[in-house]
Parts: sequence; structure tokens; C-alpha cells
Amino acid sequence: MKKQHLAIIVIVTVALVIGSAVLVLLNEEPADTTPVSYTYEVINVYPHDPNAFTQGLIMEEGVLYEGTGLRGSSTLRRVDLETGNVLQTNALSDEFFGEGITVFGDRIIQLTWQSQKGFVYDKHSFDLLQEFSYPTQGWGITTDGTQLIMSDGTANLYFLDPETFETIGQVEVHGNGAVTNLNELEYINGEVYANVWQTDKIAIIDPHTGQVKAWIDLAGIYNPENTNPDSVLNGIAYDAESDRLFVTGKLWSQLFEIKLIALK
Ligand SMILES: [Ca+2]
Repeated sequence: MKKQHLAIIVIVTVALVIGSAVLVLLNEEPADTTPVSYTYEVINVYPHDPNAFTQGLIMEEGVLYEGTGLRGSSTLRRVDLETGNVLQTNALSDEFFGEGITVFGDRIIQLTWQSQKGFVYDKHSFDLLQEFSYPTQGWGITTDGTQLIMSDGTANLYFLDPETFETIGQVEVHGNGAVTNLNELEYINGEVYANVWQTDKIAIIDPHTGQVKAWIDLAGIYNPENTNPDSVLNGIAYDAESDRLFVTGKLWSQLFEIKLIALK
């Protein structure tokens, strides 16, 4: 082999190696997982029952449903958005502390805090259809339309079969470390929004990976008229038909329609 040929082969080989290394480096560069930060704009303010210890909030087909907690005052209710009036209510027996609610088909599902028991109601009549059990505490619940997604106050989201209520999966929610105290939930366009208990923050979570993709900071949205330390942000409802997002809190006298504003 001539020296020139050998030199060309060496140059081409070196170029290929360098090129491959550059491609590997480009491919292995970690994806930017820095969460987006959102603030808010208040679009509308509606009255909210200041005695409602809000634990679950959903809007479906323009109807607002709310689940409330505390033993002795836990309810499932249908609420008129404009007036805040309770149109229909079902009281839980005093032993139960009501938690999150979601609608699945013609049924409403309601969790309880420490009783490891959930209730299934007819969406229209609020008649109790079924009870089910689960091994953890019950905090928030929502649905992606196929499975139920549940929180228990830890950093975990659990995926439940909507017919058998068996746990069929779970992810740990993490941002810069595990994000615990996940409370009321709402599934919106492929993401899970979660109130983080005792904060003004809502995490926007990729339910497949548990990664927090964004944070909403709702600080200052409500000035409590009471001094109850339990009166914290809790309750996210999304009206898919009109793309409206609502939030409220435990014992808050107001419910807010908000728009999210991304901060750069
Ligand atoms: Ca909700």
C-alpha cells in the first residue's frame, strides 16, 4: 500500500471516529428538565361555601362537583358555579373523612382519608352503587379516561383499574428530589396537576415518568378570612369543553377561574 493511501485511510478513520464521538455527545446530552414556572391571572371570581373543606373538585359537562372532608361534615355535592349554592348533596357517615372525587362515565368515585375505603355513586342521583378498598391513605383522585390516578399524601401517584379498583401501576413524582404531599389532582391534556398540601403550589406532572414539568405559584390569590391553618389551597377543576381552569381551597369563600402565565 502506498504511503498516500495509508495516510488517506488514517485521516478518514480519524474523521469518522471524531464524527461518531461528536454524535454520541450530542445524543447523550441530557434533556432540559428545568420545570417551567407559571404565575396566574384571575379571570373570574365565584362564591364558594366557606364551610366546605374542599378535598375534591371537578367540572364535567359544565357541572361542578365537590367533595368535602372532616369527620361529621364530609359530603359529595353538586354546586352551582355562579352562585356557589349547593344543588344536591350526599353526606358521608360521621366515621368517614371525605377526600378526592372524580367522574368516570356515569359514576362518581370518592376517596376517604384513612379508612382505606372508596365510594362509587351514580352521577345523577348520588345513589351509592359500590364500595371498594385500597391499601394506602386516600387524598386526591382523577382520571385520564382509561384509568384512575390517585394520590395518598406521599410522592406517589397510583394508577387504578376503574372497574376492579386494583392498583395497576405507580410512579414517584420528582422534580429536584421527590415531591411529597401530593393532594387534590386534575388530569388536563395529558398531564396531572397536583396541589402540594400546605403550599400555594401546583405541580404539573408527566404521569408516565413522574417528572414535574412545571410549577404554578398561586401565592396571593386568596386572603383567608379565617385564621384556620388548615385553610389551604386545594381543589383544581378543568372544564375541557370551554378550556376553563378553576381553583379553590379548604374553607375558602371564593373559587377562581384562572389563566396560567409562563414566566421566562
Ligand atoms: Ca380535581
